[in-house]
Amino acid sequence: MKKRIFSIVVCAFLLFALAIGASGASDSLEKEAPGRTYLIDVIKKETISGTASFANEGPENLFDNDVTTKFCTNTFPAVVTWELTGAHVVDAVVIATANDNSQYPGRNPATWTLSASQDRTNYVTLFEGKASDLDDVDFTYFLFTFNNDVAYPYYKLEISGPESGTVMQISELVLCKKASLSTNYPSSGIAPKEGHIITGDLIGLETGWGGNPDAGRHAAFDGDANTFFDPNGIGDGYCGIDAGEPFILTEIHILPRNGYLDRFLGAEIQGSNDGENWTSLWYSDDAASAWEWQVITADMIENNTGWRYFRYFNEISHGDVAEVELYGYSVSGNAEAKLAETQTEAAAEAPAADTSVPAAQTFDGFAVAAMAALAGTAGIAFFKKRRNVK
Ligand SMILES: [Ca+2]
Ligand SMILES: [Ca+2]
Repeated sequence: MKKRIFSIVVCAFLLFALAIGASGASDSLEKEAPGRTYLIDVIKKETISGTASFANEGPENLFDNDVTTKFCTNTFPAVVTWELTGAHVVDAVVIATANDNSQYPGRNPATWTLSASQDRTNYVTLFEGKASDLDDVDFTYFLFTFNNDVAYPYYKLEISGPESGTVMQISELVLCKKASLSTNYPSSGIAPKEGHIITGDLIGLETGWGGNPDAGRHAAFDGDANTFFDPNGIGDGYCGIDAGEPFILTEIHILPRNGYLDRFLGAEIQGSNDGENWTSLWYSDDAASAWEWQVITADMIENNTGWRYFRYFNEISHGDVAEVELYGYSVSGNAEAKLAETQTEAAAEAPAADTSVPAAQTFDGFAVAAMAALAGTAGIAFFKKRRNVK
């Protein structure tokens, strides 16, 4: 039952498979694509093949994680193919310029295509690049992102020619693995009264305070009570989910960062349908009294009209948070049928409890009946306050 519902959600995401585009440029791979998993070590070196090149400047130089070596050729179209150990879902590629692009402007690709295949014969285009993607600068990384939910083992790069002149060169090509929610997520062990877990693509800061790669948005959605999202500052940075389509929330579970319970003051869940303009759905005007899961029920959620994007944000305190779980049902779905289904599901198979969270020390008396039903799941506090948000 649960797997089927997850499948429905996943299918909805596939409908949004449109290319996104390029971003800025950096002098290191880690700066240009922070928090991403680079598919470098999983390349089968012996499978790399490509168009003839200048001496010692073959296509294998694209995959050695070294900008001082380059693929440089005057034969076009230039084609490079390679295979990974196993199939991976790729949703970004980083390309780096070489040692002397500034000295010889025009050596960047005019147009380029990254494609992928299951059988090394039939290829699907993942991204189409153009001349203006790369600048005539040396040793510089450029990130390109796109939507893709399919795992492929075979990849191909095709370059039509240089932007100008007769020689084309790039030093690195790094595929990035799509970040997915942990299989441990959600981990509260608290069955919502209605709805099912909302999953999707993560949005917000990829790295946390001070550039910490362990404290980015993923840390609030990894099912681990001991990892936490840590924004840049008060009201500076958020973590959230693009659910792919609008959802009505039925319940929210939040676990504050251990040792920073005061920072739960100002904790806020906001919704958006464009990822830019946000509406407040729920807001905490209290610190947390203990390190325990905070359960926000549907009657405490305002403006619950259906939102595609959800984020955890804090403009009052520094917005650390260990875990965020959003439950609900999609606006487009058959709400009544889905609710009946999920109510049955929730009763039948509540997710496994996270035993690393200490037992609750205080309860505020809200929804005592619901508490009784949840006996055995440790560390839960129900929010009793309802407040008109800012
Ligand atoms: Ca290289
Ligand atoms: Ca976590």
